[in-house]
Amino acid sequence: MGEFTPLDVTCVNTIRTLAMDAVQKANSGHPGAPMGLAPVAYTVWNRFLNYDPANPLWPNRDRFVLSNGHASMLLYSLIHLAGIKNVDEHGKVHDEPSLPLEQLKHFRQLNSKTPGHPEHEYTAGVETTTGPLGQGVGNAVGMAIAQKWMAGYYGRPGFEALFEHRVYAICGDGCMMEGVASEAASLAGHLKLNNLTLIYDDNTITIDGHTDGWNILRVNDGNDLDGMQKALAGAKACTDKPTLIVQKTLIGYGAPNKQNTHAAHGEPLGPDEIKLAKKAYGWPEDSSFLVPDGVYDHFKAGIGKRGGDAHAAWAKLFADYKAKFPEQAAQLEAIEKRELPAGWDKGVPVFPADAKGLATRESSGQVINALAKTIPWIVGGSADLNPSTKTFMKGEGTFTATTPAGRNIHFGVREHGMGAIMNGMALAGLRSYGSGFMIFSDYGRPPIRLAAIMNLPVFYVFTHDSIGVGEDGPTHQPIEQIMSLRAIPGLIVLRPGDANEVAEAYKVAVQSKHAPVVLAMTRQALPTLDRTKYAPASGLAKGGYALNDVPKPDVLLIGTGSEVSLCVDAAEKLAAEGIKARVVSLPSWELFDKQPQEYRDSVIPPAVTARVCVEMGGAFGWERFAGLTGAIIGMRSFGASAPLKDLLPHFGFTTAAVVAAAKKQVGK
Ligand SMILES: Cc1ncc(C[n+]2csc(CCOP(=O)(O)OP(=O)(O)O)c2C)c(N)n1
Ligand SMILES: [Mg+2]
Repeated sequence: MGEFTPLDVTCVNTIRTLAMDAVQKANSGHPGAPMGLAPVAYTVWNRFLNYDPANPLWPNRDRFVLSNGHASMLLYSLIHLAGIKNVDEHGKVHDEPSLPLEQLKHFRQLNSKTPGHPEHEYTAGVETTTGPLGQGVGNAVGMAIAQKWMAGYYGRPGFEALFEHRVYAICGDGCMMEGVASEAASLAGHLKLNNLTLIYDDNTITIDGHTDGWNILRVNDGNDLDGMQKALAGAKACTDKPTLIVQKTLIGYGAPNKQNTHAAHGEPLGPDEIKLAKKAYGWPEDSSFLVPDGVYDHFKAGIGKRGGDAHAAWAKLFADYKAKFPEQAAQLEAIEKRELPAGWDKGVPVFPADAKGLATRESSGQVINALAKTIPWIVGGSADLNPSTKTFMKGEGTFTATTPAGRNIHFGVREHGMGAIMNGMALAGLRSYGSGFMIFSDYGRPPIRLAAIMNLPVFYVFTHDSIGVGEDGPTHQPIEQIMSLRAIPGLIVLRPGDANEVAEAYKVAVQSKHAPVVLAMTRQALPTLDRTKYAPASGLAKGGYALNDVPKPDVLLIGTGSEVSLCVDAAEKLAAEGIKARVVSLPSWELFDKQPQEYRDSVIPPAVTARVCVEMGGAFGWERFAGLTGAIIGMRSFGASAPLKDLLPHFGFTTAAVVAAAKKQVGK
């Protein structure tokens, strides 16, 4: 790889000064971490990363994750200097650069490509959205799992090189302190992810815990390029474990009055200090956004040539693979486009009418198993709750260090880590899913939000979705969770009302290309509605639909999930008393919102203000459909520990209660 030369040091200092100048110009941002981390990031990019700047979407590229997203100018400087090409919103690569120098000058400004924290899909070269500390570590573990799985499932003798890439992530003290990093790191150690190199920017505190199963290397000088090169080569050579490189750096390196102090963390250095720092680097003191001669060429000769050659060799090998394994190659191409195989829905079960019915977690288990057969790249698992959430894909094996083609992942009791890992897997193209109890969606909420920000089609199966949990009591009974998930922009929340709605809900989930989906499932059995009598479950795709044919209703009964059948029963009782009640199943507010006004008005006519909304979750927010005068049958407290048969009357979820509320609405 050769010695480091003064030109290498000039490249490092270019990264530093671009970061300083951009933060200064924006009068906002974090200069210190980029100044400290520039040498190691430079070494990773220009000496190790197999990345073709001419095609940032090349599937076999090495991934680089900046988990300490506040150091965004480090990444933006590298994207600029490496000359990474732009990608438009349709995934087309263009000849123009992702970040011309102009964009660095507009750091943190409206509509610039250089937002405060790196945003995936927005800036070509940014592999994942980071900023909430620790998430990137989980994403990197997910990407490393995806690489292993792809190699395990699609690799064939002689074609191993098609799937050989590594994942590099840089994280800071803050990332290490966050639980999500520990959750993900412990799983990475357990899974022996030798394709993962995590570089810890040790600029303040020491590391503790969660390093079992890791190969740990240290570099004690933040400017020791040779030491970094040795450590990175050591990471590559380690075949049985992930590697953690503990990299000592000085925050704000080179700024004489601010380096090694928190003053360098999150504010501009100021013009005077910038001059002094530039002087220390041997830089023209009055220069701004200077890229000295030779720097661009040096990146071209480094990452550019290495990545371009590797990509070209890969393309040749892939053509051979395609000739030999056309079916697998077609699947890999579909993965890249987020498409589904032909006939993906052929095994989805149709459930016969059944008054006793089954829990939606049970029908969910049947549907996910049917889809697992036709969509091979559905890969996921539960947070240690397979017997409860029923999402285990039978016959598909378990993903372990020695069985990397297994499709069931045991995430362990790590809801937060699971979500961050799922995001990393989805960024690599897999249809990742995770399951757990609805109540613990709170434990893993940040990555759900980030999946929505990144438009990632992950899906969650959250079972035990109401006080229907019963005896486990208030700690395990979700109240505000469903409504708070509905508050996340872009997330599709689906609460199917019977087994056939479950099948339709999964169809929505796997067809989603750009939105994460939460599927809420019950623990308790629900009747399977007679669809010869009621409207077909395919109405679910519109978010809400009328179940019974009541042209001019006196009252609307609007329910979701387990409360749909309650509304159906109530409507029958009301009909016997001459009151025309329309039952609306409203499994997804988000999908319903997307329908034309005309359709929405046909389902929920604005003129019919006599309404009863029923959901066994927090009442908060149901005014939206109940209106100011409608009734809301929901939870206004925590639940209680008791058998479900006692909880239902206690909290008012009975046919009689719905009938009474409806009568009151129509003035009877
Ligand atoms: C989950 C989360 N909590 C808090 C923050 C706010 N925050 C941004 S940077 C930072 C300090 C992080 O320290 P370190 O990782 O050591 O970064 P350094 O100052 O060394 O660059 C904090 C608390 C955040 N971005 N994410
Ligand atoms: Mg730090």
